[in-house]
Amino acid sequence: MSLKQMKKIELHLHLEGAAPPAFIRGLAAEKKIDIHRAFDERGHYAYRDFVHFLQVYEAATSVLQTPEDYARLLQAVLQESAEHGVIYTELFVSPDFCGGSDVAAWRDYLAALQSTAAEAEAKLGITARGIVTCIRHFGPDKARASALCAAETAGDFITGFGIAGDEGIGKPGDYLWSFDCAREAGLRLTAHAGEWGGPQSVRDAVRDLGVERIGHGVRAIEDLALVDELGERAITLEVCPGSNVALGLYPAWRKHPIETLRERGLKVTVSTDDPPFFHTTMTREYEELERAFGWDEAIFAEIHRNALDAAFCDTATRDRIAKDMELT
Ligand code: MCF
Ligand code: ZN
Repeated sequence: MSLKQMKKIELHLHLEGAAPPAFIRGLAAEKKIDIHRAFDERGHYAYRDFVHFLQVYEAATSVLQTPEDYARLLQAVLQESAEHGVIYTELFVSPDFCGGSDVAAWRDYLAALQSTAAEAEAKLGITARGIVTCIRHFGPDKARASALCAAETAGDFITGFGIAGDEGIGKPGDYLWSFDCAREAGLRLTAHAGEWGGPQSVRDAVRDLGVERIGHGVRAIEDLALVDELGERAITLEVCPGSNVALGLYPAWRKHPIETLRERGLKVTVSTDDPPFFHTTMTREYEELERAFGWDEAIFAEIHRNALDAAFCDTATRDRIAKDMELT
């Protein structure tokens, strides 16, 4: 079986970050919005470093202005994921971008997303869930508004709450109210940490916010006591190696710590993060892991088991995906 055909689970995918550049350019043209500076001469997203990446991401997002725009985007994203064998995916969605964190507006965006996801499930065989995500550099007040949107709409589709954005700003504990609010609404919790923030940011996210998954988390490798703590707490890492290499966190795939983290017993999973920004796909991630570390079918099965165990879905969905993937 080719790596492309192999059935996969993705736990870490930002909805706007998965938008093909041509899709964003098309909407910009329709709406007469000038965002040409977000692209290079070949039409790819163009950014210099992490902080500039965040700015380009937000510029691209500025053309997505209605629930219909988001429905079209989600359709395109799920189609692309399904082509790479993904049968279960979790998407980061942000009420900041979808209606300015107004609960009534957010419900409209969510209805469009949910019906698109249901259609894709029927037509393409891919199951999707949404993780409401607050954006760290927008600050704790905006995060509270996002958490309230999340709490109001927690259910079959919105199953998680998280935080992404610039780890250089503030501390995980500044967002405690939002995470408590989401937890009380029954949402599962994840936080981006240990990417640009170093090992202490992972420790803070786990201890202060009580998350069960960490987005990235790879810098934990710089502190082996922390690696042990993550193992004891059974924290799952949503690792996005292609993203880390593209953003310059590691100079090459072989230098990426995913294999060392796995060998030390941590539950690692594999995702693309923002695939067109990083010129990646789930197939490319798997091919590079095979090339860099000799990963074979048995190791990919272990990764799938980790992902399914940590998925923010109900037991019936988990059992169905396990059966489909022949995971015991
Ligand atoms: O994981 C990558 C890099 N690290 C941190 N944050 C993000 C990544 N991709 C997108 N983000 C953030 C960004 O601030 O998530 C937000 C973006 O605005 C969208 S969440 C639907
Ligand atoms: Zn991310």
